[in-house]
Amino acid sequence: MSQTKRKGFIFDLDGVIVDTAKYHFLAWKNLAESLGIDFTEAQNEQLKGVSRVRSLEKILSWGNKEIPSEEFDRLMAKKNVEYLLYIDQMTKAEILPDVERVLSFLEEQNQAIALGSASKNAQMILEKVGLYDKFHALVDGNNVSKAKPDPEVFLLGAEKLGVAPSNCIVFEDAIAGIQAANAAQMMSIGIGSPEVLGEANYVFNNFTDLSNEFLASIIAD
Ligand code: B16
Ligand code: MG
Repeated sequence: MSQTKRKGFIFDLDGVIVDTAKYHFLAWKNLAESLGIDFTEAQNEQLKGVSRVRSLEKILSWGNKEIPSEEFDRLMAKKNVEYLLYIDQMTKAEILPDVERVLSFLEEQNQAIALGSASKNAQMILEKVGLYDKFHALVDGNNVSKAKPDPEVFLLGAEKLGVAPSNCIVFEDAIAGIQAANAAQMMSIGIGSPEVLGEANYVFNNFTDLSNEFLASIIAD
């Protein structure tokens, strides 16, 4: 009897499963403007996949501002309070196209599924959109000490799934995430623009362009 091979599929959250970048943008923009710093959508692009601490450091450096550490902590907390107001309104309708089809296919094929995100709010977001129970393991900003492109987040995901890194596949929208997957010796699949994600093993514009046949070929490999 042939047995389905069990691979580990690790999903990034923001930009892969849901588009929370627009909510990060609104909250960071309000905070930056309250400090007299301009904040553009192009700058927001540079914060994708970047931790909350590093994001504020970058915004302050763009505005040439230095602040005491207590103020830094207060601003991070303030940004998160506003961000959570948007997250609280999220529903299933915000799941990106064909994410549910891909998750269901992998589930039918008995594959191991994990989340590997920089966000400390990852669990809440998955619960809000009703996908939390689709994941066998969750690694987020609360579990790791080194940010992408360090491979820690994905290596921990593989460990939690009980799958060797060489048998794991990572879906990522940020170049730092692709570099993290490559450093972990995993297959990297970019979701987004080939110009940005050229270092990935494969790139698809979105999950609609990624077929079940392609997933089956990875599983059988
Ligand atoms: P939080 P990902 C990342 O999520 C976002 O892309 C990034 O913009 C954000 O700063 C980071 O999470 C931390 O988020 O403030 O919720 O802890 O793409 O790694 O899923
Ligand atoms: Mg992302």
